[in-house]
Amino acid sequence: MDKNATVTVRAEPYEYEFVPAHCALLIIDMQRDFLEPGGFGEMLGNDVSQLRRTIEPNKKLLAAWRKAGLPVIHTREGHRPDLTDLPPAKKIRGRSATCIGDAGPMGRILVRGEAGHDIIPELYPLPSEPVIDKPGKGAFFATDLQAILNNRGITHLVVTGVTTEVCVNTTVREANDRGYECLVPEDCVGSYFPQFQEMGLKMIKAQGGIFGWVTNSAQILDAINS
Ligand code: TIU
Repeated sequence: MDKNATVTVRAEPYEYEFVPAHCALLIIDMQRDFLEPGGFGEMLGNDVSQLRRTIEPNKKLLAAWRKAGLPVIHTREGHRPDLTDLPPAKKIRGRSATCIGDAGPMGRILVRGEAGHDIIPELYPLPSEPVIDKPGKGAFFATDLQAILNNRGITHLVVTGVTTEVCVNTTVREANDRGYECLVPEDCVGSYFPQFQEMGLKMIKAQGGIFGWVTNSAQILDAINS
């Protein structure tokens, strides 16, 4: 594959074009506490199988990106161990008996350095792949993601991960307002709620691609392998 030649992917609302050298795979929050049985997500009563179905397609896409030598960036949602970057509103939201910073099934919940906060082994970052630790839902808020994208000349983002309507949608909206062209493969993003999965994707591609494009991983693999 010529990294500087335009690639076209079949997508909705219409085809998505990108130059591979300028397109990063941005994998959002594939963390153990959101995805693993026995983690924080499941402890809250969520069905983690809705998220786990994204692991295999993400593995394939990540392998293809790595093989092609294209940029990969990972994110994790979480906070400093002293919780100084945790807004009090976020801490108390939900009135749950167990909240961010408390002891959970895999260490302190959403605290950096704890086992549950880390990325699942199936998609573990290589040392050369930046990991963005973000305190919010969007990957641009209070992080150096935009500086990294600018420094690497990245203009296009393939955004995957969890959850579709929360951190993926927030990141796509933040990226869109900053001028990035986002493509979301539907099999590589997941929600605990099937109706939010469907609507979260529709919201991205509606109105002529108001926030970006939607496709599936097979279409992207086809495009970069052809
Ligand atoms: N990464 C991410 O989406 N964080 C969340 O808290 N998601 C929920 O859906 N709760």
